[in-house]
Amino acid sequence: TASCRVLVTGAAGSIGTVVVPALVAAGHDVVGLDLHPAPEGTTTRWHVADCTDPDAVHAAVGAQALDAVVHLAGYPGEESLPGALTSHVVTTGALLDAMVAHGVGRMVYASSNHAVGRTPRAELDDGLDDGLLTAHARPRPDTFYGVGKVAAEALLSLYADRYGLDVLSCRIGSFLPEPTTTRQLATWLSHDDAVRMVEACLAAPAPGYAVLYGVSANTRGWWDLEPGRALGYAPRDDAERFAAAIEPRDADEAEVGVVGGPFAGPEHQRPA
Ligand code: 15L
Repeated sequence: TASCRVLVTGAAGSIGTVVVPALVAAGHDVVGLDLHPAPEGTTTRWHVADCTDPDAVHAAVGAQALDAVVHLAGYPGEESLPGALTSHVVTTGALLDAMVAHGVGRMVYASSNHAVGRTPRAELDDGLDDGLLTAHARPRPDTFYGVGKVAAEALLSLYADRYGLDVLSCRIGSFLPEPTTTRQLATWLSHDDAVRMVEACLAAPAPGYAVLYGVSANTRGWWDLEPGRALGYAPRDDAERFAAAIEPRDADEAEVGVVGGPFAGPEHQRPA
């Protein structure tokens, strides 16, 4: 694929530390951005900045010519409603405004399965769409975290329409070195497939606004991989090879009954 000049936010985070070196190795011109300094051994340029700070984001985005922003920054668990909106929506807005100001045409966004996490799996079994969750699923968050992701996707859609940006919302499943629970046999996104997904999103010609599921080609998957495949994301890993090593847990039945698994459970409920 052609080389891209790309800014990766959350570059020191769990996905960033995997994706940044892989994009560099693939020949892309990568700039990291994070609240934290660059991890030891980082060879890319790096901005220490808070994505909730529009001035800092404007300066970082404008510091070099860019083709795309890969927005991975954000708190990955449940928090307060204002916290979730800040972490996912305010950061995305600051980046989008900076992209418009500096003429950067594409964002690859780390959305989440939790944007549709309250979808009961039984509703996928109605004979339509092969029982798979499609990219047109009703926004159905399971947490304030999921509300933040839904709202960020809406903001991305607005900016795609208003300014003609190319935007890819990747609803990521469980990004882990290996699946460790029964649910993750369906939701796993391997490290290598995550890199394939981001590279495909950078290379897809003129996607406009697109939603895809960021999961591997799991035998037990309940996600429609076609929207991703149409954009060039061809996952190669399958969680099934870990199935025999995974111990059943009491929580499994509840976790596989709803798309978001543990996030949809009562322990994540709190007042707004
Ligand atoms: C996510 O979006 C979360 O950030 C992560 O903590 C996991 O819960 C993951 O989804 C998952 O659903 O396994």
